[in-house]
Amino acid sequence: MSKVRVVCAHDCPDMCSLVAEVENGRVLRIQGDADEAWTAGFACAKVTRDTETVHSPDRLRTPLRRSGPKGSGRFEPITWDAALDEITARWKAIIAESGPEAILGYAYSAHQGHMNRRLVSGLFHALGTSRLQAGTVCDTCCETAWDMTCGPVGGTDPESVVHSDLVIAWGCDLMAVNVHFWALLEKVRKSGVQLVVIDPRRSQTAARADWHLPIRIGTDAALACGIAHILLRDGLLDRDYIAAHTLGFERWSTEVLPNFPPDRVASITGLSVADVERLAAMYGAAKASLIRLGEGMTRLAKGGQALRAVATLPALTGAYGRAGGGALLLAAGSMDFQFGVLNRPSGPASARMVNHLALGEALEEMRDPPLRALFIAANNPAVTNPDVNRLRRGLAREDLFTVVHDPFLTDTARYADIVLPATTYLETEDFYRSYGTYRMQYAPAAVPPQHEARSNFHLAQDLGRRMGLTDRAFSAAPRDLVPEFFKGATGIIAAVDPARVFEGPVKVAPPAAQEFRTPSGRLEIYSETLDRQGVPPMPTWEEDPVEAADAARWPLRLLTAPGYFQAHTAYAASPFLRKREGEPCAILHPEEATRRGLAEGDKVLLFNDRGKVGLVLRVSDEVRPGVVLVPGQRPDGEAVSGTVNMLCDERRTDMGEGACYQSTFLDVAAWQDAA
Ligand SMILES: Nc1nc2c(c(=O)[nH]1)N[C@H]1C(S)=C(S)[C@@H](COP(=O)(O)OP(=O)(O)OC[C@H]3O[C@@H](n4cnc5c(=O)[nH]c(N)nc54)[C@H](O)[C@@H]3O)O[C@H]1N2
Ligand SMILES: Nc1nc2c(c(=O)[nH]1)N[C@H]1C(S)=C(S)[C@@H](COP(=O)(O)OP(=O)(O)OC[C@H]3O[C@@H](n4cnc5c(=O)[nH]c(N)nc54)[C@H](O)[C@@H]3O)O[C@H]1N2
Ligand code: SF4
Ligand SMILES: [Mo]
Repeated sequence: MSKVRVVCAHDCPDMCSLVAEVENGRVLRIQGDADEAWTAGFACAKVTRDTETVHSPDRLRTPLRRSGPKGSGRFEPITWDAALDEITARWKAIIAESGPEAILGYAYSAHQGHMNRRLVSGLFHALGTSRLQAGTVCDTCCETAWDMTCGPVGGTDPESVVHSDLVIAWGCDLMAVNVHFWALLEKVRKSGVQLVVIDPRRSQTAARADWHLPIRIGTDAALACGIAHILLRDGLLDRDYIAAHTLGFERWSTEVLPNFPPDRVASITGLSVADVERLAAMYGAAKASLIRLGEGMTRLAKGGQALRAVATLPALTGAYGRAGGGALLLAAGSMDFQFGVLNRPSGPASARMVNHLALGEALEEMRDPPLRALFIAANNPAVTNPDVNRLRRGLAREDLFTVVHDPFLTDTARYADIVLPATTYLETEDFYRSYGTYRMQYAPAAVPPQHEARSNFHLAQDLGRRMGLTDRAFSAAPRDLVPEFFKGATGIIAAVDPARVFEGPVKVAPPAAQEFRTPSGRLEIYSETLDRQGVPPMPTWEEDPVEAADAARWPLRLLTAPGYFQAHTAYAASPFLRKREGEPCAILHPEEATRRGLAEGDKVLLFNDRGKVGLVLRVSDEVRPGVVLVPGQRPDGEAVSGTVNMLCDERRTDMGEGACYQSTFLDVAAWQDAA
């Protein structure tokens, strides 16, 4: 038996250092690396089961060619050479007839290693195809809102929480998505530091907090403006910090904050006036308060305003200037490696863009040229994108040539013309940089590729060479590219010797005081960039007219949240984890269930104008009346019928053109009424 030190490549802010125990080419056990301080010797419940995923009997063994109608899942095995010959012949013919923009590479984040994630995008960049505006299904709204406020820079180092005197998990279920921060926080709380959770539902994190504020979905901007109103009213501002490090406070305090007195904020947010007052007083009294910003509050029409308003608060008390104080959304902005060698090895300066969340629209409506070929990797959009019914109509187009690269025959792969077997991260080497901590590491593969699987990196090189690309990235060994990432890197990365990342995890620390990389070099309460885009330039809360109209027609609003034992569909191959997560369900408050004559365990129909989904009902006061919570996004086959994103549409958020999963209104009825 040997032990291999690897890194978890799942889409997760923790980026754990792991130890894989390997024997005869099989991974027997996966544990957190005890020698790495952040990972602290434990992997999450999901990843300890990756032994099941890597050796799953359901892994794709060979390339496949479609032998039945699209979506039917009927395929026949073919060789790699036959598959690659067919793909490159089709692409070359399409480029000759319609130009490269008739092709779209559509790859996302299931492998967080930068080699495996970025070279696939680099392949399509070099070919000059249509380009993916990636991540709009995930974090472009919150990231853009952060950038408009603080600039493209990372937030507070999570490991500095040891210096915090108050922690607010604002729309973030730490016990689901950030378990190593949670573990560190639990230690800090023993010394009396309070944890406040602001979340529409009583998540596991909220249930263990000192105080949970069950805010109404989509009203966070009003609460943050209300806190600012009280800090101003009660003289709890750090005037020196505001004068030195912010832009626009005077206008905000005269034009916006007067509209957010506590009684109005209470009626918008569904919280009591007393709670709003108490929260502001607590926040105003703390010196080094840390807000862990979640992304969930930004997956709705005015999500950008919510994030901007909340991210402004630490400037008002000066918390951004103190160790342990401030806010953390993402860390990656401060670790600005030069990944161009992978991302943009060559290719035209610009090309037609396709919004990740709107693949359905692009497949149905794009002209001059229409999309004729699609390559999907590390992404399962037939389950995870909004409006999957429309997307599936697009994927079913007979004239579309689709290739899907995945370790499993997913709901998306069923629509492919050619399916290619992918490795999992345990079969790949890669360079990792965390997005939720300030760490980096190079890691080898734990075991060789299973069956005939090829890694994203290997496949991109194969396709690149066959398409005649001569850039170095398409022939280099992955290790040899690492020094390129450091060339010209600035800030905290400049001091790191690239050789160190091959030896083990490397921690870098941002300066204790928050940097701002906005045009003004200050935290921009007033953003000229937003003003030019026609977006309210100062954080504010306004009712979204489309949401208001839908709310008048439908009695319930969708709340979506990460699963504890599933993350999107990435762990669907583990029977143990599927069982732990339970059957795909919808959760209603007891009053809403009783009103509809529904009981725990009933099969129920969720419906609106866009679709119908069958799930199992759970009845619980963890959510408020007026809300239906659907945890996770599960494949069709696991649910009574369909998948939750059949109910969501392709609307875009106010900033970053992101997905509005939670701007979804619907009703729930007994399953028998489905007909
Ligand atoms: N309703 C609702 N929908 C949501 C969200 C929500 O909150 N609510 N959240 C959104 C968010 S944040 C995100 S990020 C998206 C995620 O959406 P997806 O990116 O579609 O995520 P997964 O379902 O994990 O799909 C990843 C796929 O990659 C495959 N895979 C794993 N490793 C590799 C590899 O190394 N190579 C290749 N080629 N494939 C690999 C897995 O088998 C899986 O099929 O979903 C979004 N969808
Ligand atoms: N276990 C697990 N881990 C994961 C994932 C997963 O699906 N499962 N997904 C991974 C991915 S792709 C990502 S992007 C990250 C981040 O994943 P995110 O989806 O950003 O997760 P959270 O930050 O927990 O945000 C969701 C929380 O926000 C709450 N929320 C929803 N709407 C609102 C609102 O209007 N206001 C407020 N205040 N709160 C609201 C939800 O109830 C939920 O508790 O996690 C990663 N890690
Ligand atoms: S907590 Fe996140 S990074 Fe750590 S093992 Fe689990 S999924 Fe991977
Ligand atoms: Mo995500």
